[in-house]
Amino acid sequence: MTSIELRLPPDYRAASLRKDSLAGLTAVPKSLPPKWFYDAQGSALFEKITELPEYYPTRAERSILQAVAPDIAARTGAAVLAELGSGSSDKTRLLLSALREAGTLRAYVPVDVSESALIQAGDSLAAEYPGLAVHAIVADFGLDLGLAGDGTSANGDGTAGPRLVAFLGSTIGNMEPAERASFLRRVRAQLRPGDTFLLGTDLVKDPAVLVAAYDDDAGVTAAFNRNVLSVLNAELGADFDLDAFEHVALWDARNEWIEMRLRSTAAQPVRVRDLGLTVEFDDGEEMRTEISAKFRRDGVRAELAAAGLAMRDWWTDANGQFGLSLSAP
Ligand code: AVJ
Repeated sequence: MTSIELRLPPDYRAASLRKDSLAGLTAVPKSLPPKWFYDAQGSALFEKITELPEYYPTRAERSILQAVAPDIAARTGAAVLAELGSGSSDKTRLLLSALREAGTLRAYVPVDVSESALIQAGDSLAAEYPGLAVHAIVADFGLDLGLAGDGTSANGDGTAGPRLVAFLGSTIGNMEPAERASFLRRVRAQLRPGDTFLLGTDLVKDPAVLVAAYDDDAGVTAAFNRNVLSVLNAELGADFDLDAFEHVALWDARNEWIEMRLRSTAAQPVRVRDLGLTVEFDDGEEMRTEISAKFRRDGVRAELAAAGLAMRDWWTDANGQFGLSLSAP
């Protein structure tokens, strides 16, 4: 019952990595987008991050879903769960199980840039949920949500069941406000009457707690951060010396986001063979590799409203660390 639909051109990964790297490494200040953290090694490091004592967001979001997945199933009556940036589809099981219990579930539509992650997750979910149609879509939700004409609009009898679109993990925090606004408008444009949108957002809290979550004692986040340099070395023939860059995590109070950077510990040239480019780093120069915005309920409500989505429900975990909202057109 698993199908896979490719919505990306065959050389999309290589071409967009080249484009992003050229733009980011020649900009002032330098930056690289966080999507390039996630090769096999980076995805494994992210999985380790989610188990660190300091990194609370994954546990907090899971505890909310454990508590409210049955409510979400009852309120949405969803026949289709579409998940943007599904990755390993871990927390998805809580939603799928609740929708199956409610008797409405027909299909799961994971959307991710990684075809291998989709195949792995899709196969195991199809086995765990007999009768579930898994229609995986390889797309970059930064460009195309991949949901238009996803083959699930008609359920065989001409009826279209309600669709729940989920974007979990506070991945939206990787976007700046203007990008978030256009992303949410694109989500809104894919929703029909009766469809709903489930959004996970990490919340503003004590900066010491936030910084610790992005600068753990075991150094896993530091390794995850430096891994973007390994990706450029492996895929663009660059010669970054990973030992010559330090992990930096700071709280930007004005923008209310965590920023991760890599700080060059020496003046050094870096050659990027496939770009025909040599980039000079100054001693102490910092390159931004990620923002992870933190939210407040009223801000989430306002951003959703600006995109034409009305917040219907808002849940947090017992410690008030993470928020989950359900909205609808
Ligand atoms: C997967 C983007 C939500 O911002 O917290 C974890 C990635 N970066 N530690 C986040 C991340 C450093 C994570 N997101």
